[in-house]
Amino acid sequence: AILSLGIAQAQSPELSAPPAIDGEVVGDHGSHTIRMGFGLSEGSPQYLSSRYFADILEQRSEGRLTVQVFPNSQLGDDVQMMEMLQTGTLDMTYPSSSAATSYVSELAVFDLPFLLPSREAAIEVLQSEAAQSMLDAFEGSGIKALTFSENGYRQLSNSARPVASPEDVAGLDVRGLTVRTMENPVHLAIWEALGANPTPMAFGELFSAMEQGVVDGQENPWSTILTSNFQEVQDYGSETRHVYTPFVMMMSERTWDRLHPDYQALVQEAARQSAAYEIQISAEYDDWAREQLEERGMQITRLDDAQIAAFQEAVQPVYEEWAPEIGEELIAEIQQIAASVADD
Ligand code: TK8
Repeated sequence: AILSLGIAQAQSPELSAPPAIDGEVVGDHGSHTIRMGFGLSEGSPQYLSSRYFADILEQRSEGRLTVQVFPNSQLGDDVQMMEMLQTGTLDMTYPSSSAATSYVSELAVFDLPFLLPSREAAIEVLQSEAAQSMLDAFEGSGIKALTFSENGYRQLSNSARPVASPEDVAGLDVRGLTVRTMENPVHLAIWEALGANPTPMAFGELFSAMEQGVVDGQENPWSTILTSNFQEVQDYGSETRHVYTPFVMMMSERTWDRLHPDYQALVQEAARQSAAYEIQISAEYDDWAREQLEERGMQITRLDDAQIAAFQEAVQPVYEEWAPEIGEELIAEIQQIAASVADD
């Protein structure tokens, strides 16, 4: 079955429909309305899978659990919404792991450049025990981390020039690109190493910052670039795949503690099911988004192995600086899980 959703109806990706909702209906333990906010827009895989999460809860609680979804950073940015979870003023949010490293420092492993060579490897890592311990490590922070899903491989876009090398980022005769980064020190280090002027900023402020020329560029998966209409203010894209970013679906511990154990189990199961669906449509969406961006006039530079290697070499200092902080053992463990997939 095919579900057609997205921006303009005539130009929508063909995405797999969500799996049928099955499993027992849980008993009546009262009614709850759960408010969930996040940064991406209505067309995004994150939004579509959150709707699926809402449907599972609603159906399996016979309407006693309802989820209200607030996309587009309308309730705040990733950092602010996590703070709202801690104080109990918001029930759920769905940030990039990079925004949550101040809660669980191990999450910064995902910010290391060129760590996960393939989606298959990345997904294996997200499903590993190492990843589960990162979710568990939120305990006591006021945040209950439910599951990882996929934001995806990040690609550079900018309004100044085609980029095929670190030299194009740094600009030998011209100034280096001003690149918006997430509010995360490893990302800052990556773009410093590449010779850019990195500017950390909340995602919700990014479109107007690019429109007004405050920054030349940014980096996000093709699907995010398209669903946020960045192609309107960014003429150039480069398939750098420099970082694979997960999302973390999370709930306020205050909300979690108010839910009956049967409801908690249902929330946890629905989170996992919607994450599996998100991971599936994220890949479908991302491939389609790159084509769409080209059709809409973005000039996309594909990089060959030698060109990627040049970027990899340029960001080596990031490993030297950050590996001791993040933990050599953890990095080795994640690399090993990734390599086990590559060897299959
Ligand atoms: C959306 C963010 C976004 C992330 C970023 O809230 O900030 O660039 O990639 O997806 O989580």
